[in-house]
Amino acid sequence: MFKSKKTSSLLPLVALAALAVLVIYLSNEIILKYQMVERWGTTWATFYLVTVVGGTAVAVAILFVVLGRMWYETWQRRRRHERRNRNPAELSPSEQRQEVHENLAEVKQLQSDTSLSPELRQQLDPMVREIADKQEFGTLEIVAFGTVSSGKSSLLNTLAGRNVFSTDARGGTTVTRNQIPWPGADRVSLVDTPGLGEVDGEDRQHVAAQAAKNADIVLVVVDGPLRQSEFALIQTLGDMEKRILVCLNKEDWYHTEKKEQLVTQIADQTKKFVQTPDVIAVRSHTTQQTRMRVQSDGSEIQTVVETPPDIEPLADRMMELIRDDGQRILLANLLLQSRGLVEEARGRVKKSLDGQAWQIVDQHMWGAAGAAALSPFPIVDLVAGCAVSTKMVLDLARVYRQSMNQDVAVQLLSELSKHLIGLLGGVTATAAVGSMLKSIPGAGWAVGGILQGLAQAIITRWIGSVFIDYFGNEMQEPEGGWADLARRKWEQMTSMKELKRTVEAARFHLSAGDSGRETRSQ
Ligand SMILES: Nc1nc2c(ncn2[C@@H]2O[C@H](COP(=O)(O)OP(=O)(O)OP(=O)(O)O)[C@@H](O)[C@H]2O)c(=O)[nH]1
Ligand SMILES: [Mg+2]
Repeated sequence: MFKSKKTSSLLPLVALAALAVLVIYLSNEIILKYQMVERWGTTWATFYLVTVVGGTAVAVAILFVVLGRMWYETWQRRRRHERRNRNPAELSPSEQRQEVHENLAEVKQLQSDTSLSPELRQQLDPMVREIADKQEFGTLEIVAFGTVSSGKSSLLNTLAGRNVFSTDARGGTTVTRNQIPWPGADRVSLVDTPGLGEVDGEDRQHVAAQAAKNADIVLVVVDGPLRQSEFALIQTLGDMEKRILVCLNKEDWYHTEKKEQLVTQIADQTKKFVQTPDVIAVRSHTTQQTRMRVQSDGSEIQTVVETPPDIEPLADRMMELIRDDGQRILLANLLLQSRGLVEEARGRVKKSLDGQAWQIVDQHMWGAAGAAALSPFPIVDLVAGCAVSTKMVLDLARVYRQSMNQDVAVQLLSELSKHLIGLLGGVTATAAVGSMLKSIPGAGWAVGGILQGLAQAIITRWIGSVFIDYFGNEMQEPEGGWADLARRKWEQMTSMKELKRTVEAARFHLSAGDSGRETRSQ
């Protein structure tokens, strides 16, 4: 069992075979009827033939359309899946554009799904708009990242040719993400971000990764040898497939030889993620340097020389990159962003659906528990054929919009029951769960029928958790197979923490039931 995928691929063959059998059996019948109708006259005979042949043609056409559509959808899904697992660089521009279009369409479809909460649908709005805008206007975002006070804002100011972003010798000047158009090129924005501190490294890497999502080109601004946190940042951005330029800022701090040595060292350390010409030394601020000057009389005096900023090598490299690769980078990033959006949207929808699904499981587990507790006979087969579980599975399928009928649900449940027996090593489930429950403090009150009820509740919850996983994963065969999923979920459901939780919930349900009865009897 649990072969729904294989079954569905066999479906067209089965349908064709059924049609062939039908034609063979019906042909005799058709001929006999034709002979009968022929006696009424040629008009009737012709009418009969046209109806039969036309009807058959329509039936066959419908069958082929349905089969064709099924086959096309499966093929499309497989292609989409394969494409999503490939890096943008492995896809042609038209394939990338097609995927962006499909990803946006998928999220828009989720947005128009009225069975999802309005809040959830609204949450997706700004994300979709951002990508759609980027697609429409094609603005390339160049984002500066780096340690606090490395000179990100100064560098962007110099690139922009005016003081737009505030700078200060004290760290932490920039606190939000700010953006301006870059006069150096058409449809390019410069984005400033808050500096990353050495402390809370991991947390800040995460913040940076979030902020970097929309970046097309990243300027990692450093002011000396790479710190561990800066290397980790470059690694995170590299893993996100960002195009990175490393700017060794405050080059005035170093002598020419030392500066070149530093650039080579950084290029060497980051070569996995950054191209060697993309490590560039810059000076983003006017600096004052003291120089000794020899006068005409041979005496020396100290003078202060102002050195203007120098970002030319960086600006040239940026222009070159935008000119030669801008469109490709933009499209690749649009694709990555749209993939991120689909994942995010799916994650949020799944979370909401999981919530609804667990409510269904909760309702059914106590229904099943009540039925088991009140039953005068021991429940021999705890799973297969259990009406409550079947209904629960069908309700769960509906929540995840998966098609499932009663027969398949019962088959799946009976298969699951075999796993249960396997897990319990042939012991009846009630006895096994009962002995487990006895080890929980506070479960001593659970005797007789109540114990049976609790066992049924745990098993129903286990079934629910297996199916939540199955439906949540679009009815795909689980990784590691069904037996593994069943075992994992069983271990989860029968962990001491879960069992305690279930006993507590049972107590609550019992006392709620009692007080309900008392209130009614008053
Ligand atoms: N010597 C020297 N100082 C620089 C250079 N670039 C920036 N500075 C100084 O470095 C300090 C920090 O500059 P900011 O541009 O505010 O640095 P930031 O990275 O934006 O800082 P936060 O926003 O606080 O993270 C300021 O005092 C700048 O004047 C440079 O090339 N050489
Ligand atoms: Mg700043």
